[in-house]
Amino acid sequence: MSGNRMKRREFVRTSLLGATLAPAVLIRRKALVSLFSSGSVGSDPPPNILLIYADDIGYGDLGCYGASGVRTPHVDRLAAEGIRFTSAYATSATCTPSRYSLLTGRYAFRDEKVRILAGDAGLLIEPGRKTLPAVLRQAGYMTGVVGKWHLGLGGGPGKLDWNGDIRPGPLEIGFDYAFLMPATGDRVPCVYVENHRVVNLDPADPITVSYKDPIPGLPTGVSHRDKLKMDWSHGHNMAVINGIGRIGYMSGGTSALWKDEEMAGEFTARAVSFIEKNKERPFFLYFATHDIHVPRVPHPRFVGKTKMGPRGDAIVEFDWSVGRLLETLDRLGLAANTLVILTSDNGPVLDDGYKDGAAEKVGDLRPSGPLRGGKYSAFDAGTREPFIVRWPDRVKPGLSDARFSQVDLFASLATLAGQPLDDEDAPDSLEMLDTLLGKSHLGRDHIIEQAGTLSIIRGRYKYIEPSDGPRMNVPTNIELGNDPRPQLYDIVDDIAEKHNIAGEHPEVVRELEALLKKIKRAGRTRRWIKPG
Ligand SMILES: [Ca+2]
Repeated sequence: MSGNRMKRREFVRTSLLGATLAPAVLIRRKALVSLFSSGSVGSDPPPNILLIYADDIGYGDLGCYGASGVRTPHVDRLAAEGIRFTSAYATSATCTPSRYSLLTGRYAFRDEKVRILAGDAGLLIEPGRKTLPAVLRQAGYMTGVVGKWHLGLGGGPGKLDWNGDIRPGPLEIGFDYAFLMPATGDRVPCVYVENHRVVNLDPADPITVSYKDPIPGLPTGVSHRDKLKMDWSHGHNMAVINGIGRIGYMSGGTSALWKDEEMAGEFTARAVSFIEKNKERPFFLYFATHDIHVPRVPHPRFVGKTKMGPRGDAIVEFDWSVGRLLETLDRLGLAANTLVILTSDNGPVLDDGYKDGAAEKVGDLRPSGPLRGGKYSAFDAGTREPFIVRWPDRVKPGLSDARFSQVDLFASLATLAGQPLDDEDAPDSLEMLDTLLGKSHLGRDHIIEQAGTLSIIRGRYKYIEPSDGPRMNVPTNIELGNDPRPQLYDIVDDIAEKHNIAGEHPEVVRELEALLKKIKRAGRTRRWIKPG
């Protein structure tokens, strides 16, 4: 073992011990002393943290989780060298709420505003709210976000001038560097934003974005449907950019428009460059891929790699991105002391608005694995996700069935970095570092899942709150899990949530209903409930 490695271990031990025993101020000082006392951050670094956040990848979509018809050797390698979790959850069955919880340690259901955002929505995370990158930055980390944002930018709808300084955004809430797709691949504006500016924008061709009215004189997915390179199946028929219909209207910014085919390559290159630039210091990189969200338009070199059409090929492209990042860590000698976490924001969907053959060509692949439902659903496939943790210096490879929620990454990584949280910070995030690193197989006390309605899992039981919402999302053909009656499942013996046993266990229903009410009313989880 190298001297450096020993030092890193000591750093972590010191931080962990300190976080438990000493007052906040002392800890901060201790963490900074650990980082800076040797005169060079590079000579005594805590682990780098690389968080790979996939979009819409389901529990069964990756080779190491049993996928068939698509090979994911790089992700599988990560799993073989790390811990593969079988019971880890996003907080929500859709993008924006899961990402909000990940970065704030707070359940999205606590704030009405936290829902799938339009592409011109204002920044959802209020400057001043403690975020995961802010906490890590405080510990001396260089923090970066590359990829999909979808947490809003600027002051609100209609208030942001895309041609000027774009703020507030990630740089105002804790990131040192940002290279973003502002919202989603299927929403305008279809441009990249680097730090405060749209990339490659010609001032003579300014951008206009509208989520209300069409922009006169421009083609739409309806007026030019026969000329689209990928037809839409529902929605996605407003602006036409790169031959593809989108949600929302935009004009101008021609030189800045992205090419969907090049997006994974662009994001991956930026991520590699961030790692290279920060190899001498601890970094936190939040790498949020567009793959495998719609529109699925992988680079031509991935087209036809599966028999599943664009959805399968996008999984291959995602795996390629992961491989490039792992290769970069290897090349720079950073792999041993980099904590890599790979997961996804919500469950799988086949037809999510474009006729890309995903449903017709799925073959033997079961994107939800053994679980019921998918994206948007209260059933487990909505939120139960692939979740892999690798840190060669500290984590023994293996399998963990411990329940873990993405909302707990905040408090767990804060502890790892020696940064204790104030009571009001990350109110729903529990410190589960030992579980995350495989030292404990003790899972979270309970898991909350948000779809149209809320669910809570504790022990072997899962309770879904009664809801008058539709049972099916017809366009995507996904069971939403809504039912006007309470639902209770034994998700240990009935992982597919087939048998509602609420009538047989009214006492369990009452107990879980009461716990869920308590969590809602309390406005927080930490302080009144112990982890584990
Ligand atoms: Ca998503």
